[in-house]
Amino acid sequence: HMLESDLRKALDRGELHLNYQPIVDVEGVVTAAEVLLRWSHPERGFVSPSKFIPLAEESGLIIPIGEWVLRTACLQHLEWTSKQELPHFKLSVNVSLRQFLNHDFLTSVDRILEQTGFNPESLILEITEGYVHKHVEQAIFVLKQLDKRGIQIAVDDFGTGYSSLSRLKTLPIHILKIDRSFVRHLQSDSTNVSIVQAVIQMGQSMNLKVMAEGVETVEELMQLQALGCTQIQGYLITPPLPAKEFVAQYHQFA
Ligand code: G
Ligand code: G
Ligand code: MN
Ligand code: NA
Repeated sequence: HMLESDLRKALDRGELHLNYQPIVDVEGVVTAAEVLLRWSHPERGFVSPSKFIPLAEESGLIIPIGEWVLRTACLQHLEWTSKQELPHFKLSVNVSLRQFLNHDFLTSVDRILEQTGFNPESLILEITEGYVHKHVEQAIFVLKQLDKRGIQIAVDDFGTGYSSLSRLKTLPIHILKIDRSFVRHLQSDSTNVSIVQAVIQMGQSMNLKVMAEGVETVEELMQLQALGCTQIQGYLITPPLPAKEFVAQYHQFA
């Protein structure tokens, strides 16, 4: 596979870089930034993550790439906050199933936190619902270990999987990210309104933070606020940005 062998070299050649997308609360404070991987291929140009992430997962390259993402994001965040270039916010990093289930995952997270000196309490790891469903025992073990370190867990794309509520209740998770398919057309789609309402109520009763992703319009924002959703992410605020632009625009996100 051509693209795969290119991806293998991409790390060393410095073709991978990170974008940051803010998550803001109703008071207009940036509470976190989601870290999103980008690949500029020397000939093909920008390759979509929806293409190369699955490839990285299948080939196992997601392990070294995932470690690079976490380390690079931690160092970037430390640079921003230690020089007080930016006020404090958390980093939210996506973790694939393949990474999460890797026997070395906890060790590699610990190593990166130790080497960088990054505070685990400033870290959110985003996982999807499916993980827990398919590999219950191991998932619970890893989640508990992460929780012990003060790392927060966000369930990404929430609502698209089929985790049982009784199981969710027993897991050390902290955040639900409502999938963007439910945020669409909130002013006209009453089913979506009911779903968002249910997730928010569930979050409140289980003491979880609820974030809405993929917020694109003022109408969606107003609906979400009316429903009691306090954390927002989406193109309405800004698309994911390269580090420099993230800093330059930081004070306009709110
Ligand atoms: O932001 P964007 O639409 O380009 O992301 C596409 C998909 O790639 C999303 O599902 C996102 O979670 C995933 N993704 C982006 N960056 C990373 C990363 O660093 N690690 C992993 N595992 N997935 C990522
Ligand atoms: O699967 P995950 O939630 O990690 O995917 C994040 C993806 O969503 C990223 O690729 C990011 O670029 C994309 N994204 C972020 N905000 C919006 C938005 O408002 N609308 C749409 N369509 N995509 C968004
Ligand atoms: Mn995500
Ligand atoms: Na998502």
